[in-house]
Amino acid sequence: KTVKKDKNDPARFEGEGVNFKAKLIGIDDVPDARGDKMCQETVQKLKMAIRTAKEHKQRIILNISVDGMKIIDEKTGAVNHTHPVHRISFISRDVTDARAFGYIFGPGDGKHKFFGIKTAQNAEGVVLALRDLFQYVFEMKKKEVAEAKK
Ligand code: I3P
Repeated sequence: KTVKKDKNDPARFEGEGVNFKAKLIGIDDVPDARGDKMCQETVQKLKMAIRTAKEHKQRIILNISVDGMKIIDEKTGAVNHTHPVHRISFISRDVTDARAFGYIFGPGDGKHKFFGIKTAQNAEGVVLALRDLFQYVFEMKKKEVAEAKK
């Protein structure tokens, strides 16, 4: 009997987490931790840069788990980036492209980096999974605090 992963069960973020097929549009420094307009401009700039260079976007696996977001090279399996949930400050849909989104990562040194992602399917699936993950991590933290007060 096979155990089917419930796509709404928060437990799906434990262990291996959830994978999405995607491509990396690009990475760029941004001045702020959040902002829709800034993200929109940055993703357009990155798309333009890759088009101008006539390069293929890197094929990646986006792994979403309680450890956060991992960007894994599809070919080699190498984990290129690990971004813990508490260091992701903003998620932005690309209003001009249903298959693109971006997020802002803060390494903790006051700087901010934008990661532009093109998903194989509609980007909404990833964005909703991230929202669920943030909620789940938040609930876990609340429980921890409550336990510590007992
Ligand atoms: C490709 C086409 C694909 C795109 C791919 C392009 O151009 O635009 O839709 O993949 O990007 O090369 P062409 O039609 O000229 O072959 P995505 O939709 O996933 O962006 P890539 O080369 O960066 O993979």
